[in-house]
Amino acid sequence: MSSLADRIRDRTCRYGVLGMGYVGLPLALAYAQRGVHVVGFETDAEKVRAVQAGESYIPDVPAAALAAAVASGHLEATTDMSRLAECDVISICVPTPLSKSRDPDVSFVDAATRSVEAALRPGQLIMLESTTYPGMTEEFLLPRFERLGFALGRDFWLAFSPERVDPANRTYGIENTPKVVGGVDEASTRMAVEFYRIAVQTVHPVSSARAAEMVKLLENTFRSVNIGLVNEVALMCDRLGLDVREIIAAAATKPFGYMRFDPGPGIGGHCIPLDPIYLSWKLRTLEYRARFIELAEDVNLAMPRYLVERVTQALNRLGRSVKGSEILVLGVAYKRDVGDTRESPALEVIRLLRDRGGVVTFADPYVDSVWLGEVELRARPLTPEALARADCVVVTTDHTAFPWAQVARHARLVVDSRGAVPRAEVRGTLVPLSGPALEGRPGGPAEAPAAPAAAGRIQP
Ligand code: SAJ
Repeated sequence: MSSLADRIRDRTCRYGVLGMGYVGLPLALAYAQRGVHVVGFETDAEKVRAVQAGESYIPDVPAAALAAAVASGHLEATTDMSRLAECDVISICVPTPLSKSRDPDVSFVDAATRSVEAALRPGQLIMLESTTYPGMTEEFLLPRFERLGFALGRDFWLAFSPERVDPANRTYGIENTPKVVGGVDEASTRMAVEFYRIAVQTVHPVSSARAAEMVKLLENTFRSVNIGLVNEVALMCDRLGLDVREIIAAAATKPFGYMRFDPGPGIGGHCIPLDPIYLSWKLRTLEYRARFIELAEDVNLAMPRYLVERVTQALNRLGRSVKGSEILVLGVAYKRDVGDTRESPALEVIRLLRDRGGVVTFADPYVDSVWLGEVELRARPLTPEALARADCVVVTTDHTAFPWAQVARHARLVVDSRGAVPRAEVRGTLVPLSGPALEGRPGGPAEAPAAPAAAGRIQP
């Protein structure tokens, strides 16, 4: 019987992917396309049916490629977790959300670990890919396997490798996104590196699973903190009477030592709002306060309310209140060109506007409806009439597909948290995220604001 290392080397290993979501399905497909036999494990029977039928439910996974992998016999899916025993290598790719009290919710990893435990047998490599706090692989998974009498490095190998799947990213996919890998021991690191080298061009080993867990958290904490910084700069610019987008665009001309982030209505998605909290939570158990993470969270979470204040003031200037006003929100997805509304700040903006008595509708080409508690709001078509009828249009997601020039020409009042509306086309009133409003010319394109006088240059 060849060893696990041999089976990885000659690609005869059987690979189990536990969790066939936006991380697991692309991963499973990448290995199936390289001739590895892959079994996808799901608790959702509908996902299993779809995979078996070659129907893709992940936009980044082409149905044709999925169908071909299934037809080739290299990819199958099942809800039967006992079949994990067939697999030599297992990746756990399940959600790691936050609980209602904003603490790590490890229930999905716990359930997946129980399935692996029940099927554990000598000769398996187990890898956790779900983003989690430093120490989880070693402190939560390892003891569960050892207490069954299995020995690390003899019977099983255990590693962590952060997922770096970026939905809708046309440039980077599984194969060309470098993979960081850290084993609970050195042999596990080596085994996991060899396995990932089958499908990934660049594999970067680190000294431990804990290090690999921390790498991912640094990556996404870096984003959360820098987004928090530019959001606070927006709040500063508002008090200084400056347009934050002008300031950021100018700063971004610096070709070194600066990385552009843009302010907005807050942060959404299943990564950036959550991952840093896994780190600050863990550090609190070590009696350390992760102040940057907490401050960024405070600023980012305050942005929806700040935006609603801008809407309120804009309506007040027109002698109206939010109460009774028709407000059209453009975009409920958490970022442009995706249909994911998880943690979307737009939902909080809508909730706050409704709480103030606003009559709120939304348009989003990627989202049919959203639930606000017990209330379902269905997307409305974005038409010139809808734009003209709204007392206020609020831009929360800058989808490429939105007709921005049309928005500029037909909206009487637009509060734009994303800098998406072309100023030269504005006919009504444009209120940016910070700084003075722009009054368009009703009869035609607004005068583009004069270029700010360059410091020191005497106007003719
Ligand atoms: N956001 C801003 N300003 C910015 C950038 C983002 O307000 O300058 C907001 C977005 O609108 C969104 C939230 O932050 O609401 C998160 O945006 P994101 O661009 O970070 O997108 P995500 O959540 O899809 O993050 C993923 C992450 N990928 C993984 O964790 C594997 C992240 O590490 C990637 O850097 C990011 O995609 C990416 O670059 O697209």
